[in-house]
Amino acid sequence: MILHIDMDAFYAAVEQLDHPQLRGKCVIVGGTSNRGVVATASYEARRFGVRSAMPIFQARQQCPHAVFVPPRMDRYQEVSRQIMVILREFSPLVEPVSIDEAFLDLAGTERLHGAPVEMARAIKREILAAVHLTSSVGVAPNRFLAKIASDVNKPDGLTVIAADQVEAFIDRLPIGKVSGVGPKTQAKLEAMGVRYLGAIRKFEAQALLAAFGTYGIRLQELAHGIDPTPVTPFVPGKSVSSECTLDEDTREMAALTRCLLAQAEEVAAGLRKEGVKARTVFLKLKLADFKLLTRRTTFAPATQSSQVIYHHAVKLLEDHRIVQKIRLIGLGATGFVGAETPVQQELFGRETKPREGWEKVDRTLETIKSRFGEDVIKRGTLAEE
Ligand code: TTP
Ligand code: MG
Repeated sequence: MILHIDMDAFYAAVEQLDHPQLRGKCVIVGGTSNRGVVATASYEARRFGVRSAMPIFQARQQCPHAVFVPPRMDRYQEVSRQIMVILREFSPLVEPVSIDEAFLDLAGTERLHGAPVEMARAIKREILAAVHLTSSVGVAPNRFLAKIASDVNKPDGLTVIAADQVEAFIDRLPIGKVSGVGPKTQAKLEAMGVRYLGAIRKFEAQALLAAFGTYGIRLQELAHGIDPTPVTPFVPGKSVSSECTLDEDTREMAALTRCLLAQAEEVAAGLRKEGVKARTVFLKLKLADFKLLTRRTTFAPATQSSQVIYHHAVKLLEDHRIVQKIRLIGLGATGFVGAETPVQQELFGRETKPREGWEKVDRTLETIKSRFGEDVIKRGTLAEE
């Protein structure tokens, strides 16, 4: 079974939590100028028709007595990280999909946490106890149904679709609720007589393929309750990187590694900001003739340490065997896992690896820089000669 969790009116709920005078009121989070749009609105404000992405001026017309608050992203990120930590106590397979939303694969967790519905209740309870916010949870045999289920009884909802209820659920699922069905596709499907997902089952694969391309095949699978998309604890496609064009083209190792060290610090800071560790480091080189090269390496355990990132980057650079001069050098990290993912210790520790203790140095440097300015402190190797 797959579990999907989505926090209720997330930004607005955090504002109501931190500012008790806002509780029970219409709260709209978004640009405070009239030109912005609504990020989200408390459920009180939704009763007046206010929705995410609505222009602020319109929200003001519909709900003139609402309190408008500017977003505080750092705070929402902080709460989000706390929530993800709790989720990882329930399953090692947690895939955060947005700041307030995640999938969990419950396979193999039953003996520890009981039946899925018990687990869903426990998750909601633990989150409420830890961050004082309500969430909505959906549990279903696959990912796409779990996501729809979490939305069914919002806010503070809990919906379980058991395997033997899937077909009936799909028969009553309005086609517009299926992810990927936009207004155009919906109109086309309705013209074919499809108002509910279940109706797709009566079409041949060939007809769906002709009408919608490969998405037609996906629709047919969904209509049969099949969604092979796995829950992957990585954040796909994301990376943090830093690059710089060198003052003059060079193949001096010292100049290049100095760049890499500064970049490794930036990349590590980016990882800390995202609350993730990386399993892959990549090096990007633009040569004097503008040819672009990238090299990557994947390792375990995942890291957030500038020292470890630097070590891998230098190794990639050395392996490259520079012949031509280099114009631009870039360093990045990808293959993210949550920063709190437990680390499998090596049975026979190898002393050759740079130690993770540098993460503490990174954090200390960052604190000093944020308080006194970027230039007040740097590593000896980066100091101007
Ligand atoms: P959602 O989960 O879509 O919305 P929500 O949590 O506010 O409300 P609910 O889930 O109860 O329906 O998005 C999570 C946060 O992402 C939301 O609090 C604010 C932000 N967001 C935007 O900034 N712009 C948007 O258009 C949307 C949809 C969300
Ligand atoms: Mg939400």
